[in-house]
Amino acid sequence: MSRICVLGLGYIGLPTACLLATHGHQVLGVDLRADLVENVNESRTAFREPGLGDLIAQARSLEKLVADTEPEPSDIFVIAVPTPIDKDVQTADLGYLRQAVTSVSKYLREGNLVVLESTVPPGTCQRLVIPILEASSLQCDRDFYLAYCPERAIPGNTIHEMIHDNRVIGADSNESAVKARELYSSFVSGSLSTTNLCTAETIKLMENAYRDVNIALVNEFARIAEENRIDVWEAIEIANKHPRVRMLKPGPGVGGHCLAIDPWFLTESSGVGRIIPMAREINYFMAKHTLKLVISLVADIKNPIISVLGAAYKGDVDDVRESPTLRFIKLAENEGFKIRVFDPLVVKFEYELMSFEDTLRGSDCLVLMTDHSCFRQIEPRTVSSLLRNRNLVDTRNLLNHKEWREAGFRIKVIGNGLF
Ligand code: SAJ
Repeated sequence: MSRICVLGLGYIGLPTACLLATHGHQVLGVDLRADLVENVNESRTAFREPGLGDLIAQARSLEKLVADTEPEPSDIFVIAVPTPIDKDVQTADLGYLRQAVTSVSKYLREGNLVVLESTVPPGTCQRLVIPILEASSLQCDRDFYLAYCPERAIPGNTIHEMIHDNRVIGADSNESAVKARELYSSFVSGSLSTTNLCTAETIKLMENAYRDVNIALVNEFARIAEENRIDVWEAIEIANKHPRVRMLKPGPGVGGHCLAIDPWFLTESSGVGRIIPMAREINYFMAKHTLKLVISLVADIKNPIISVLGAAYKGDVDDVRESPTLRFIKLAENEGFKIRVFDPLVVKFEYELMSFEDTLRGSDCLVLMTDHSCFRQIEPRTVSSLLRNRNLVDTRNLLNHKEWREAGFRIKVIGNGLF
């Protein structure tokens, strides 16, 4: 059993703190935000993640988890603070990280292990983390230990993946690697691969850039399919029967705090980035492409009202960070369209969220942006009576288009040139 401080009580820090607490460790969760600290101390979560509510309740009832705004002397410090992007210059904003490492340095003692989980540009541990920690007069890999162990769990299945998935342990000394392996093997059943710090930092970014590039590829296929009047969804399904082909799904763009950001961390200080920025651009363009499909349906309607279904960046999560919906709405407003938005999971969004009926009443076009499972239940015949015109853009190929067509809808589907 170790005494562990987890800095950052967000999407990764909170579930990590709970898992450590339910696997025998005494955990102090630390966040600058008093509301997040209070949530933990009252066994509440500020965001939706399957299983997290039960896990926090379990950690609290075992009396293994408390939270505060300040760290305390511990055996291990796990840092899981946000590393957003500075959009003006497309580089990582390491302000929160600098702050967290500085506060750890005040409590650092001989024999401690510091683990960084936040996503960072390659070389950040050597360039930024170690110099701040060594200002305490202790030396890395001699007096204290450091590992970079990137979080890789997918929102919507975080708890399961944190326990069962394989992990990367980055460390520049055998002692640091051994200590980090010991920590993660207390709750991870997947394999633990060990490498050096910079390689581990790079692996995390490569994984997300790989996914982003592959989504860009199918988004490009989607636009080619529309031009060639074929259905890319059918083409992908058949192509994926090939033993060495595994294509992803086209859509209205790539959102979330990871894929839309991390690829830039790889290229920010590199002169060789070509495919990576291009993939970002292709995926970014999909919101505009969605708008083009909408325009093709409402071109003859005066002052059209557009009903957007889904604000979250992907299905069955309540997270709107970098959501393609936001980009789509801004572009559609510039076109002069009136926009209404419905999302049954999202609580806070830059635009007003309305009830399902109010979003649809008098509308000229429905635009399904997010693949929430519950949207499959929408009944075209029932909603028809609310609308002024029956038009539908399905950016996720989610709905039963035969039923919608039979209910009198004109339809556009991203990647389907048959409509
Ligand atoms: N998307 C598509 N088509 C697809 C898959 C996804 O358009 O076939 C879109 C989604 O709609 C969404 C975006 O891409 O807008 C990202 O969604 P995602 O489910 O691919 O990934 P995230 O951002 O939720 O989580 C990713 C994961 N990374 C990888 O799978 C390589 C997760 O494992 C990471 O932990 C997470 O980033 C992170 O925190 O870095």
